[in-house]
Amino acid sequence: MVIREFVNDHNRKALDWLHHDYEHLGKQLRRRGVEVEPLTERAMAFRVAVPSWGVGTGGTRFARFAGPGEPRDVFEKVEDCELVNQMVRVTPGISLHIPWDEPEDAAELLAFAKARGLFFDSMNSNTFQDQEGQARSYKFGSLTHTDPAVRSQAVEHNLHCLALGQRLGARSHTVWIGDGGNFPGQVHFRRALERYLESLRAIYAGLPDGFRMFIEHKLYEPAFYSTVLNDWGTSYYCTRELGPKAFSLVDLGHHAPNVNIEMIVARLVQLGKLAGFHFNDSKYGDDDLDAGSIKPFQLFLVFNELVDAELEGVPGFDPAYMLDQSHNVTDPLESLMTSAVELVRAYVQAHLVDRAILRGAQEENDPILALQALKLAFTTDVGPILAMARHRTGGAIDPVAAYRASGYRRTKAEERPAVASRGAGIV
Ligand code: RM4
Ligand code: MN
Ligand code: MN
Repeated sequence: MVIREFVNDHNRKALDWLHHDYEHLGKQLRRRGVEVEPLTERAMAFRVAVPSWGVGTGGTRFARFAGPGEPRDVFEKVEDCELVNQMVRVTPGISLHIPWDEPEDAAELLAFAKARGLFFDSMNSNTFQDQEGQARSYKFGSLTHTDPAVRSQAVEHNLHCLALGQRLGARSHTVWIGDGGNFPGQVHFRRALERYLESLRAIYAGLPDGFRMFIEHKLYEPAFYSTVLNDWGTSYYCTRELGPKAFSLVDLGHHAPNVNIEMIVARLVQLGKLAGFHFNDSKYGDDDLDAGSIKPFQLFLVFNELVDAELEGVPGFDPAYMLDQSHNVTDPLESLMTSAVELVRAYVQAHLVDRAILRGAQEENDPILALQALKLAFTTDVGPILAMARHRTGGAIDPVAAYRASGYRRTKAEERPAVASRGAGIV
């Protein structure tokens, strides 16, 4: 409530200019035969979930440099998620990571989130780390381990996530494993994939009603030579084997450099198996940088495929949008706000593509015209639309500036004295 009033107040200074810019953009777009209001409505309706593990500083395998006022438990993480949503108004959903976010009392956590207008979106299991008191180690794998006892321990953990997710009102379960090999010969490729499927079938069988299962492929890391679920093709095969409630999740950082991710997206849409996204950006590998910070045109092209499917009404098209980032040198909340804004930007820009012209250019084999149709949309500054959408929904015209002026971080630094370490460290 206090933040809301503060944001309104902060917006007041920028309001005149916003109306001016918005009107001007509206005129420009009208000349192109586009109405601004429906775009603003789309921007207001856009949603992306924030990762609970993204509100604290991440870390690399070398070090973690904690910032002031970091959340110390899942309740404080939810508080930070609330702040992000108060600024950008498109992030009421939260992805949880278990056991990092294991609550003592699920009902209490659910009520805490609900009271803040938030909900739990996807559950994420963690069998890429050993947890305290765990009977068997995941050093050589989890769901695909050669020892059936390790595999069943990993399956049990996933079933626990499902039960917890059900109590928390979540809608999907995301499985990412670190299983793979560091050396040639270490892992028998075919047998490991068979074991993966066997474990996944056991988890799939435990899906609560209405739950979808997302499996997330990744080219490498932590295994550096081979990964069991290494690419979208293998992922697609597995989701087909598992059944209609299994889908392939695309994390933008989980591919080889220069791979055409937008085409992978189109393939999964066409095959009816796109789960959704872990949005982030990268220069080299799974860098987990802020969405749109390195390759904004690629992000736009991904959304171009998504909007194309949305407008065409592709049957079963219902992707879940989530952020998955690790913040090392920024205030994590500023990174999450900025990323959410960048996603809405790409989404609105993709809605600006003149699809009749694009299609005509494709039919006529006119690559210059086709590229122009995309570039015209991508180079349009839709900032006033995004700001107006935030303003109308009670968010901040300039989220980072409002957040800095609010003193939220300072207050939290006083309320939350630093703790020595926490689970969600080096990922
Ligand atoms: C992995 C993958 C998973 C995430 C972990 C922390 O690289 O992206 O989605 O849960 O990192
Ligand atoms: Mn991910
Ligand atoms: Mn990742």
